[in-house]
Amino acid sequence: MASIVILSDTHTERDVITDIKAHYPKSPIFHCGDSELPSDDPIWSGITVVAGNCDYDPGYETEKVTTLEGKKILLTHGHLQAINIYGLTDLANRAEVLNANIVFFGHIHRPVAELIDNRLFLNPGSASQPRGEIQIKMYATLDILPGANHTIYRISYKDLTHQPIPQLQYTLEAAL
Ligand SMILES: [Mn+2]
Repeated sequence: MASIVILSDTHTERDVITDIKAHYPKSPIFHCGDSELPSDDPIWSGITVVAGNCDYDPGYETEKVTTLEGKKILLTHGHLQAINIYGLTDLANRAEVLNANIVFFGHIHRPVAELIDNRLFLNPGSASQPRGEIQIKMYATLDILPGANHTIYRISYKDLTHQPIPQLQYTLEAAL
């Protein structure tokens, strides 16, 4: 199947979402919140999206669970698990409760790609307001390669011209 596309924290920059949608017409697309767009904006057609702390429209949900390639994916912004304070601890607890294999989250505007207890935690960074060491507006793509007793996750961060960011390419192997 086509790569999964994950973006977050676009903070009113609607054109970025339009451009990514156009670039990946066959991909499942996830937005981890803080779009600051109306929940009934037609741009959300074909995109799975949740509320961030800057989204006040009650039409958004705070969590969504989806299954792709046999993997249960939790989409949430991360502010409700206070990831700025606790890191991934509370978010990992939430993933365990929901029995999710993969968590897509945003909020911190920084890329994260790591395994905790064989669960993938992926933050695509921010496509409008990057923070931290890598000051590049970015999003991420994910390929899931299931095996008999392990799963390979290929994560590629890309800039807004859709070029891979060399220092942000990962291959992670989960023992499930
Ligand atoms: Mn934000």
